[in-house]
Amino acid sequence: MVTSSSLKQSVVELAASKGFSNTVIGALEPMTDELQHYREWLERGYSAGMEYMKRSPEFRNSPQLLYPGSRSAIIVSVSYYTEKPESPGPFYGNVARYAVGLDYHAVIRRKLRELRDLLTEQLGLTVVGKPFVDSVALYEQGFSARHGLGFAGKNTLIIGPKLSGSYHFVAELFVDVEIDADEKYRGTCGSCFRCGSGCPTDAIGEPGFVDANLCISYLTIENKDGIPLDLRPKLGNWVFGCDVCQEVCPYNQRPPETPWEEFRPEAGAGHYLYLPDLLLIKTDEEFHRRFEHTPLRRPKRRGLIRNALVVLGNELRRARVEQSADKEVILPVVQRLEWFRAAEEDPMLREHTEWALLQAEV
Ligand code: B12
Ligand code: SF4
Ligand code: SF4
Repeated sequence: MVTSSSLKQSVVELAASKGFSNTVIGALEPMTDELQHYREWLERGYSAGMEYMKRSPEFRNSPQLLYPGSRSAIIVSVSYYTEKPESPGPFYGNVARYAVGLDYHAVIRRKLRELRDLLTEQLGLTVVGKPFVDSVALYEQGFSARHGLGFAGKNTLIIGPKLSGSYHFVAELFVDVEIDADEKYRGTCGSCFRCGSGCPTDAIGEPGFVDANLCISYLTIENKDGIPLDLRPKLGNWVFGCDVCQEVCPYNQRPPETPWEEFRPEAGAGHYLYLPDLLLIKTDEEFHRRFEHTPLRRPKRRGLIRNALVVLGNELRRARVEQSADKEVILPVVQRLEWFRAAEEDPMLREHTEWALLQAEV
């Protein structure tokens, strides 16, 4: 006879055979405490321009409503970590680790479909609804922390048990049988607050609250407008996303490498982008050809070039202040920016170009 605990063990083993590093079971019940925290985050205005985050907070915190007919959720994590090499040189933009390979939505959904077939063939489980990853419909952070996938660090990310750190994605499959749910995992940050003090923009003013208005990840990926003047220098060389609050975290000292080729830098855009060349991308079509199948397509040509202009400005200022690059290195970049300013029609991008050029002078 298949007991609930042996079923759970088999689910965990099958998920591990597909490369998922940690698997827990979630109960489909309303997340009342999480909803309260979520509402507070919204009320403080921390969701910035992400209007979709404001719609139906109750629904996001009600996993039982997501797929009628489901009775449990299999919650999995998979590492996306790959070692970051030194920057190749000046005028290269830094890409957050989660984005160096192929688009994780498509990759994880495919792997979850493979896991679904194994669960059906070997355990007779029926998966209800679609494989789920990073969609706004579910508050995945609250759900996975509630059931012990890891604990929520002060940077709000889920930190896995056994020092596996936070460089992993979270995803779910909903099934038609009730499996014993996992309890909260009682990890803690202790008195550490390195993420808060290390954050370049002070976006984690208080443990457990990230203000997206200030977060470089938001500013460079989700934000559709210009980057506020006072925050531009603080972006440093992050052209897409930001990992600082993970890099400083003691739980991320020895993160496990990703088990999947798809998340390696060779599969996608890689760890660094040479920024002057991004300015040569003239149309959305060209942009899509270059970044199709990678997370970098999210901000579109306009967003990624806006980020590149800010980082180029920062690099020019750094080169000037530190006198770290000679004129032969700086001049072609300034010329590329001047050419771009003359050729580009978008007022927001032209303004960012003016700003970048100014950084070489002031
Ligand atoms: C919107 C969003 C963002 C926004 C807002 C981030 C945020 N912290 O809210 C922006 C664009 C800034 C962002 C950035 C990033 N994101 Co994001 N994002 C999401 C998304 C879609 C929703 C998050 C959400 O609901 N936020 C609402 C707030 C209220 O939730 P929260 O603050 O995270 O809640 C936690 C804590 O507040 C804490 N908490 C709860 N109550 C209390 C009470 C107290 C007193 C305290 C101290 C704490 C506490 O527990 C909660 C659960 O963990 C999720 C996917 C999903 N569907 O859930 C991915 C997700 C959170 N993002 C992810 C990733 C990888 C990132 C980045 C690392 C990407 C990057 N390198 O640039 C950064 C990290 C920045 C950071 N420190 O958060 C992963 C995180 C995986 C993990 N290990 O945790 C997720 C889960 C996507 C996925 N499926 O894998 N993201
Ligand atoms: S992702 Fe970067 S900007 Fe955002 S909270 Fe973390 S350290 Fe701060
Ligand atoms: S840096 Fe420190 S406070 Fe921040 S998440 Fe890691 S352990 Fe927690």
